[in-house]
Amino acid sequence: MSESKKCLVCDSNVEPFVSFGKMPIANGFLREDEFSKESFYDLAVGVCVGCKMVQLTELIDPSKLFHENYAYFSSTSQGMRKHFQAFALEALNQTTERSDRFVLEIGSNDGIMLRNIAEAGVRHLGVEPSENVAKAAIASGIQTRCCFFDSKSASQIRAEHGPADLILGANVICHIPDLHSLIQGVCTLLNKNGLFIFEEPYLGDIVNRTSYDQFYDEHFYYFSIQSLSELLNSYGLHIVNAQAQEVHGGSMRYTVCWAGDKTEAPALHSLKSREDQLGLDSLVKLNELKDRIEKSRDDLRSLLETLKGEGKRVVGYGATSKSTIVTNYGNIGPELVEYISDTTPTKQGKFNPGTHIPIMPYESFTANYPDYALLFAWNHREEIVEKEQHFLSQGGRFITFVPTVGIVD
Ligand code: DWN
Ligand code: SAH
Ligand code: ZN
Repeated sequence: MSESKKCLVCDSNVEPFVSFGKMPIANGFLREDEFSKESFYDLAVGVCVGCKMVQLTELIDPSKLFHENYAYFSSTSQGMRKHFQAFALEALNQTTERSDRFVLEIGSNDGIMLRNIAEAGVRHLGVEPSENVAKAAIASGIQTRCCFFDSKSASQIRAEHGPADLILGANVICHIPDLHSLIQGVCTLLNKNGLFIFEEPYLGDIVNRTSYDQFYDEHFYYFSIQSLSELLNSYGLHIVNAQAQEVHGGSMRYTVCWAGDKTEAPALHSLKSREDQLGLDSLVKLNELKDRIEKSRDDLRSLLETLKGEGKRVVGYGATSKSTIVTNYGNIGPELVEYISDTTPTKQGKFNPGTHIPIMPYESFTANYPDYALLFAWNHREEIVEKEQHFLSQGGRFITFVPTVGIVD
């Protein structure tokens, strides 16, 4: 394992526990004429010996990841639209009723969550640095500012809009390497009695499910309640609730407020004890995860090779960021997975980063079903299986690799 790096939170050493080698940009879907320009970085994950924050050992400049051609449009999943409607309305209900409430969302993407706040007639602002998705939100009437959220942009927003009663975020806080600047920004904006509610992939689920495909460039941090608590406390903020969510393969929703504003939910205590049992900051446990990751990679490759030997057709379902890691780490190219079907127009006609599997429109899948569909979007399994009853009735089968590799019954 490579030498340790410094923690971006507390400057102590980060001890790497798993290394994936050279990886391309997870959402860097590309055309054939761009293959020769593709860039790679060393993907390794470690735990800080000081503050226990699990994080990547190499930082990629966020402007290389989030820009005018960002590939992920949140609203492509029907299930996530429903999830964020419930999330937004539940969070709004928790804020104090006052006539001029202000809701801010960090990383609002195409407006999947904030549209529900806009529809409720509440003053709002999305902060979203990826211009193409920000434009999609603006086009549907959602107030959006195209910039990175940090302490500086937060001060400008405060000056223009006043304090926020509710600050929301989903799958974005873990994307922000400079957590100090982010939290300072939250402190600048959060009103007295205001709430900061965000949900992120949960380290406990990654460990329990061996979902190593959550490890990639955009996800700089892998949070636990305990690692976040310490950091937030140092700014006078307090986690008062944590609620497990099934979305994105296992997430945790954190409710944060100014210390002393609210009392802790009783569930927090047992969730924290569970983290101790799981050993989320223990190198011994994290090394065991590394062994399971290597087994998962080998099992998937050998299943795909067996199916190929039997003359079966396998295609990928969902060109996800996660599939970039699985295919590159497992050295899985078009010889094993014919193409990946995806409903996102901007990904179609391109190739997946690194191993260059073609991305095809969904219609290619329905026009000529393969024998097997490898569920790269396993986190949307319920929605996909429900939609693909015809594929299943024609004898098609899904392959998954989380929590273990196998053909879905
Ligand atoms: O954290 C992040 C999450 C929120 O979204 C980002 N860093 C990037 C992104 O991660 P991902 O690419 O792994 O997300 P998904 O939601 O697993 O991507 C699903 C992909 O599959 C999308 O491209 C849409 C596609 N899809 C499809 O073709 N048919 C999805 C569904 C549900 C479908 O039925
Ligand atoms: N919240 C959406 C989008 C998640 S993808 C959802 O859950 O589906 C991560 C998003 O965060 C991208 O749209 C990206 O452009 C945005 N992002 C990354 N860094 C950010 C920052 N510093 N401030 C605000 N948004 C950021
Ligand atoms: Zn640290």
